[in-house]
Amino acid sequence: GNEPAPFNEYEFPLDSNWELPRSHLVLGATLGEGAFGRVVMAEVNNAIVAVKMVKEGHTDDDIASLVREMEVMKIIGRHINIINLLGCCSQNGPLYVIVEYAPHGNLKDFLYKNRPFGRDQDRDCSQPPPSPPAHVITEKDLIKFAHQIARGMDYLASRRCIHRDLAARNVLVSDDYVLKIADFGLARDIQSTEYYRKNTNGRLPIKWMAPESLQEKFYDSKSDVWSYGILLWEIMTYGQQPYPTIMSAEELYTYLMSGQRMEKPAKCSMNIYILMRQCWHFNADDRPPFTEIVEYMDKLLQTKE
Ligand code: ACK
Repeated sequence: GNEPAPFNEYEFPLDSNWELPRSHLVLGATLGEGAFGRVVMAEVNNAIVAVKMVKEGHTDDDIASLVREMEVMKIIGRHINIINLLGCCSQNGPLYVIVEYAPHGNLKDFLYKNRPFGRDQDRDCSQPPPSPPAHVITEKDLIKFAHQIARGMDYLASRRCIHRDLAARNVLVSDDYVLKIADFGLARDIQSTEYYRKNTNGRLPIKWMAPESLQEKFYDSKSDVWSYGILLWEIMTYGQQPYPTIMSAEELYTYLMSGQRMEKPAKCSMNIYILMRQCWHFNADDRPPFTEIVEYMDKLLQTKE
């Protein structure tokens, strides 16, 4: 027809290793929205995928961080326990970053929905779930979850990737209980005050942060290990809120400085609690690297056969 060619806001270099024809992509329901981005379900060649894109009203920086995220994913390479890049549509239209789809959503909600009945020793769990859990999750399953996340993190650390926001909300649950770490390629503006505010679920991301990240905004693989310890706690409590009474970064820092740590969750074995406490050493050098965490979990699972 006579319609003008669609206006292209941005041009991206063509990467034929990853480019997919737009016509092969059928966009579906929105899975979620973040501050700058949107994740949409889609179908490509009979497979369900997730597509990351920017929202209306985005800034140039939003586009730049999506491009950066995609480039980081290309460089990091594939691992079973991370959300892998599948391709992109970067030409003649909006940028679509196509990644693996995880059908069971984030780990925090998955654990909470499927928590067992009658765990009234845990305050948040005193109310039974509205419907019986669809999946029965045993203690061994919980340890296997923690093991898979450690393997994914060990891989990311070996590729020199620091996640900076490792938490159950950023781990996705795929078929057959395969867990996948998401959002590891996100550029995070740690300086921004947004980081200290509650996220859309009312959770404070600071509760996953190591003391050196809280204090000096310093991040490395050992600060991810601290967050992994908090994630272990989330797993062993079926998705409870860490430090339920702490309300601010200052309060948390004072609590941690005085040597206090969260108690052992009721349904958590001493072996796992010991690992949590090692992840929460104030001194980052005293925390185990992910490689050691994987080995520790290997042994734990062997004795549980
Ligand atoms: O907990 P959810 O359902 O899982 O809500 C969030 C939302 O989008 C915002 O990130 C979901 N989401 C993100 N990436 C994926 C993916 N690759 N597969 C499935 N759901 C995803 C996430």
